[in-house]
Amino acid sequence: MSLSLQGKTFVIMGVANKRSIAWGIAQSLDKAGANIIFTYAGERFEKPVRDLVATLEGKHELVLPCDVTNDEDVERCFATIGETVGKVDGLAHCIAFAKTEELAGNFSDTSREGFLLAHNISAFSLTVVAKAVKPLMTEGGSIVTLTYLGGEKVVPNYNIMGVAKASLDMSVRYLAADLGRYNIRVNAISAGPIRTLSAKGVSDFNSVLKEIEERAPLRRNTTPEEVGDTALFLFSQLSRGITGETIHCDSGFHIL
Ligand code: NDP
Ligand code: N5H
Repeated sequence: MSLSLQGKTFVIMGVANKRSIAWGIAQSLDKAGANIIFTYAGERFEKPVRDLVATLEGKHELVLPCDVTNDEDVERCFATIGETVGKVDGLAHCIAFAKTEELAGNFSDTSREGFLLAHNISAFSLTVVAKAVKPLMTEGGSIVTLTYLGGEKVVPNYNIMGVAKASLDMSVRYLAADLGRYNIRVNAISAGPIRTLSAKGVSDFNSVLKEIEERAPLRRNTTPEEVGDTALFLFSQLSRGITGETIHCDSGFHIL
């Protein structure tokens, strides 16, 4: 089950390890024959990301640092991409962060600093990278980000991340309206809960997964591979008429 993206180049931001949703996307794009450029934030992730990339079928040589809170980093990263490959066809933004202490307890206790940090990394960064990649999308392009139901409905403990995802979701629509004239599409995938490094430390994650298994229309949890294939669709010409959209890849849980 694969589409061909041979000859196309994609930037994937946010692989931390083999459980990352970004890695699910990387595997789908790799199978489709795409050329992939990877970016990571923390230095400590460089080696693990390089080791993982070496396991893919294709030879993907560019693995670059890019902390989305640092304008110089973003500029340097996309300048290197421009100089090396020239044209980019798609970008996967798989980045979010909030302080652990704000992902439990009372929402009304959210700090100003925690609010701004979550919004800076999890929402504003999409606009930052869209602006940086736009000049490289000379033949149009597709930008995909990852969101979660907690930005549409109140989900226990998601707290400040829910508000940041609502901002991200609206950023998708404004960016889609802005960049459509350049044939650049901007969409989000709302993924069901997946046990990744980010989800580590979330108390009760097992019961969240169990509820999906029991109640979601498809009666099973979402896998990174399913999200990867949804991204593959959004990166392919099959989705050429779709922009400003949020596709739920969550076993149908959002309809309940
Ligand atoms: P991971 O922990 O694997 O990925 C999170 C990524 O965010 C890491 O690669 C991390 O980079 C990156 N990141 C954090 N801060 C920065 C920064 N300043 N600059 C650049 N990158 C940064 O978790 P997931 O795969 O779960 O998360 C990916 C996306 O999916 C997030 O947007 C998340 O909200 C979303 N999502 C996740 C769901 C789930 O259940 N897991 C459900 C729905 C949506 P580094 O490791 O290099 O620090
Ligand atoms: C309702 C829930 C469960 C409670 C909330 C979880 C929110 C998770 C999202 C954020 C992005 C997690 C986060 O920032 C963790 C950090 O505080 C600590 N972790 C790290 O620093 C690691 C090392 C790095 C790699 O992580 C990041 N992010 O950089 C939501 C769940 C059911 C679904 C879910 C887990 C959604 C989501 O958005 O990820």
